[in-house]
Amino acid sequence: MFKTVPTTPFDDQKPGTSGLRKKVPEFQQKNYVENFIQSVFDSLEGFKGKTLVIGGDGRYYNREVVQIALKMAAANGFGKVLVGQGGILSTPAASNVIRKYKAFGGLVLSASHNPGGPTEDFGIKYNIGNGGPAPEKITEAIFARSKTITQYVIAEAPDVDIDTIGTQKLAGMDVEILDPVADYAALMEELFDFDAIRALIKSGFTLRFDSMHAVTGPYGKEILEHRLGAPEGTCVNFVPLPDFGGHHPDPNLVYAKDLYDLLMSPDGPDFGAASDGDGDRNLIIGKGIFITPSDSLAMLAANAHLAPGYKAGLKGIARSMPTSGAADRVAEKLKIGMYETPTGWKFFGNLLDAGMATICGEESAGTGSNHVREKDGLWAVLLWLNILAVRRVSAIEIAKEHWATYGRNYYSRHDYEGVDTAAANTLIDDLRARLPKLPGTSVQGLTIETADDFAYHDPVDKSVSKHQGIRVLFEGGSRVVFRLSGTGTSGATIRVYVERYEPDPKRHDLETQSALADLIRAAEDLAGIKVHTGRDKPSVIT
Ligand code: G16
Repeated sequence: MFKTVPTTPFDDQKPGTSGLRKKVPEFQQKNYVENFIQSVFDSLEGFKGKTLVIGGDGRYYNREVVQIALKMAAANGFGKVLVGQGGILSTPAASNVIRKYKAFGGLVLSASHNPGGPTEDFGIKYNIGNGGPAPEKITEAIFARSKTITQYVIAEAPDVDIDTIGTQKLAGMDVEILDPVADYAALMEELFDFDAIRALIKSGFTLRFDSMHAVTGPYGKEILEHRLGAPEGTCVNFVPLPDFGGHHPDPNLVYAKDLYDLLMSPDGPDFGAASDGDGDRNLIIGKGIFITPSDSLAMLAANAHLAPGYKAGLKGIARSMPTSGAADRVAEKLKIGMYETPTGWKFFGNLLDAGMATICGEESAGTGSNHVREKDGLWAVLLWLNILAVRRVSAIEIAKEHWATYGRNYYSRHDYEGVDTAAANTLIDDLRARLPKLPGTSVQGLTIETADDFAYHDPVDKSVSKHQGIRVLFEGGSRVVFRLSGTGTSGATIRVYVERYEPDPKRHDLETQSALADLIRAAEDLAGIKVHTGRDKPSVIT
């Protein structure tokens, strides 16, 4: 029934910011998927007879890997596997299923916002029993195991029918196929005032939700149109496709430009939103205004008590280091804890589990709360809608009032994608070497106050994560941050994060890139991006 297959290690199975992400042809190499999944199982203890969750964003190769993972789970001794129908579970829905059914953990098959298709990206991520991404201790063990692996075990059995809801047997193991939307939609109904949102929509408030042909299509349809009464047509691009229709399922101003243009047009809807490949990212656009993810975190935190799930108030807020400091001012006013973590949702898990933070967010279009242990795109949309439904003002009014109260953090991220990896490493190493000499010097008329290589000391498990981004802080509260992306699949991506704090409401209507122009020049002077990479402008500005 089970067979042991000899194999040889691959040397490149190191999980990045969020699991292992590679091009599909790399995953299609003989034993590549099997090696990685066996390395995951070999790095875990005590799962015999327990439950595993498997689901993915439906991209190309999802169904094949679900079958492999099922057969390997059976051979490795899991007692039961819960699978989203069709192999589908959005990342936040997978997190919820793991928590709700007290599973041992889960395999989430996704490369998030990266494109899909036979020559595009695929990914595998392991989530632990709290529903969140495996912490570094586990991802490091998986990588170490992947370098020494000599065999894997797999059931010799026919494929499971993953399209029919119900329970089946696979080589003695139970396999339950679940409706991927039902549990998640029920959780959203608990957290938010659906009556208030329904009343808002009934009063003529219009919205558009773009699923970018990715996993949130069925979730958006069910929740926004069926349960909240938004008219048909509110959800667009809602049929999930294995190649996302040939687009990048990345909800930003580049890849969701149509939505942005619509919201900026006089006859556009009142509110627009989009989510990414696996449903954990969000893009929020009010009529006439793009809300940056950093601002969205701050505005949601300031208003969250208006939603039933958060009416008792927040315990604390957490943000990744490159995310703007806008939320810090909200935490200060609410007199609650504020935590600055490295990039990667996995770093929020301990703070959420310990009850130290309630809401978390990242500049990379991620916002979420303690309801699951992943960021959650549709959750952010529903919290915005709940706030708008209670306050009955527009998103632009919320933003302007917020800035008038707390000041505005102008913010932008410049990405240099597909850069030669050695050149990108040299750029960061050079900058790191110069850090001690930077304080007190000036660049583009700005005086550097401090400069460091961010290290995180986890207040819960006391672990230390070093080299999490280079920060250069200027007098007056502006800063530039440099780091290399941990989610790309070809070459390196240099991310430059630029931020200026502007307390004066008279200066809250500037165009973002102009408001940051001197800092952008300073970033170039400091890092020598052109010299190192030959690039004179970023590939993507968000
Ligand atoms: C992942 C992580 C996020 C991170 C983002 C960008 O998101 O879960 O925590 O902020 O990548 O990471 P990087 O800057 O290293 O590319 P996702 O939506 O891709 O899973």
